[in-house]
Amino acid sequence: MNKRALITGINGMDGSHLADFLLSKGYIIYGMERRSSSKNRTNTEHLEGKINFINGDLTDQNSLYRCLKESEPDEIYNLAAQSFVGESWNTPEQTSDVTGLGVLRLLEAIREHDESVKFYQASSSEMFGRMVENPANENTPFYPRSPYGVSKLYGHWITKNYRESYDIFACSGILFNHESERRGIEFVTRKISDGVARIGLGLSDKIILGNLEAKRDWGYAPDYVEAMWKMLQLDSPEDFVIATGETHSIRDFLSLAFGYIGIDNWEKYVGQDPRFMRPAEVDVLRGNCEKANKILGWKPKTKFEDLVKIMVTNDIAKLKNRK
Ligand code: NAP
Ligand code: F7E
Repeated sequence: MNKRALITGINGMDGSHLADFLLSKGYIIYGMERRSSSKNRTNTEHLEGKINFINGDLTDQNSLYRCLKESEPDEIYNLAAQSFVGESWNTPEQTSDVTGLGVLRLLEAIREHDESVKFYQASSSEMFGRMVENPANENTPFYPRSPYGVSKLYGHWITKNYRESYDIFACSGILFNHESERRGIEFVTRKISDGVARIGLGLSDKIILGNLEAKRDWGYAPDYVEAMWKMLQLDSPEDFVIATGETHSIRDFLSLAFGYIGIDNWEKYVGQDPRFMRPAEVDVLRGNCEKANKILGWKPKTKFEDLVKIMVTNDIAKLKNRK
């Protein structure tokens, strides 16, 4: 019989890639989206007719009970969040409510509905923040540096607590940055790939960014959603770090992205504005995914250089089509 999955955050980057992956495995998919006056299904347009969209909101407990009742899932992937770190200083309460307490509400819905449902929580490398160990693994102490990171830490610990308190199959993937052509436009990688594409096509002459020195462990989202699924196929729940083990600066990303359109002296096309700097920065992130490699048989497939190329190429094609 086909397995059933409920994915929250279906219209986000990961939600849409996970739905593609689970469809290839024969799953019946329910994708939870929140109501809005105009739907944003840019990432999921191709899934219409293939999955079931249902309305629900992580800030509304009753809507989550209803979503579980309607979807009768074997597995829940909680990918919904206020996921933009920079915005979390502007809306710290809303971020805590959705990204932190939203996890508790879903776990409570599982308790009420059916404790045998398997639960995946989208934990984040932002929980490591000011890294006390580099690279970070599952035993590295946390040190979040933003309201987003603090909210994710609550989600992480409440998932662990419900696993230990109620014997629910609940686990977290501590995922380091992962990107794709479906990434939201305000995140730095997509802001760069879109900006470079515009400059290459003569539609713009500058990209305005914040801190260029920050370093991230960037992987490719389609590789990472497979790890989420693998975690829920285990017999007992465990948390895993998912990362590439490499770290690169924003400058490295810029240099490669501009390189693809034949520009070497990229500095003159990039400006900086304090508006894009953060009150507390995470200077460097790098993860160690040895445990995932050993137990899940998972390792990243896509190289950093290829990730940058995929994103720039896609943005050029998108803009050309629009023209
Ligand atoms: P994303 O593109 O920002 O998607 C998040 C989704 O959550 C959006 O579709 C959004 O819906 C939805 N959402 C926001 N508030 C909601 C609410 N109150 N109720 C229901 N849905 C709500 O994020 P992503 O990059 O795919 O990341 C997926 C998850 O992994 C997130 O939890 C993120 O924090 C976490 N994570 C991401 C990374 C990464 O590098 N991408 C790394 C570690 C962890 P709207 O479209 O309506 O806004
Ligand atoms: O910033 C610097 C910025 O917003 C990366 C989310 O998916 O990954 C993501 O969070 C770095 C930071 O991602 C700009 O200061 C410079 O150092 O692309 P970002 P993030 O904050 O790492 C983690 C793992 C998640 O869990 C999150 O959900 O880039 N930076 N200039 C800039 N960042 C942005 N956004 N815009 C700039 O102009």
